[in-house]
Amino acid sequence: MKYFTKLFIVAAFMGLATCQSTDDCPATIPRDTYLKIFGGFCFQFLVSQKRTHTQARQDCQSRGGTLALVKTQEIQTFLYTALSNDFHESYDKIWIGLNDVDKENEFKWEDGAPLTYSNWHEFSGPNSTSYSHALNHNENDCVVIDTESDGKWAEYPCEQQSFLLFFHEAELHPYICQYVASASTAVTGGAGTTVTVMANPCPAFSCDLDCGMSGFQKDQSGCSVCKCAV
Ligand SMILES: [Ca+2]
Repeated sequence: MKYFTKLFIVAAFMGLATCQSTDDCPATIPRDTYLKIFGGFCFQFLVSQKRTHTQARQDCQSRGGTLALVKTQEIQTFLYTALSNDFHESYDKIWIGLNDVDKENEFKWEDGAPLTYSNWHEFSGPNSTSYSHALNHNENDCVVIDTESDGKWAEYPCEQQSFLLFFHEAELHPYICQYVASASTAVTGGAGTTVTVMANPCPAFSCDLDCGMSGFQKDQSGCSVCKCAV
């Protein structure tokens, strides 16, 4: 009996995954080819505009999202496949919501979650022993998916390249925002059982404050409010 219960739950979630569409994404996000849904999240591929990591993060937060949180191999594969196959702009490195700004070599996702799954390039990440990593890791605190290296992750300065003596070039890259899909979909399974996913309770968010890397405060529901986090 337990086996069939588990089988139903799996079938229900498979059904849920196939039922979701970009209709379930926040209403403020444009419905176009750059908006895709996967695993209960909406991903907005902002591949034709370049920002510093801080600017990119704030742009995603201004719409109630975060930079992409690539916490599983499945999400990594989905994002890299979309970047490789669906978009053909001239870019190579894409900001994601991972950094070690607070403590060197202790990478955290933008929502505060610790790093478990990772996809580091051999020259990047907390365990890299490369010379270039050792030289620059203190100032390379923000992470990109590098499409020129099979989607491996690499560390870059969040704001600018300061290792060049005479040039201070801004570190500008495209980015991917992530939002929770508010599932309006209910899945009905055997024995009349219905699985319903709660809708995203956060209202549309807009804020002109510049909070830097600390980001915005959250209210009791986990929604962003227009105050800087301490
Ligand atoms: Ca670092």
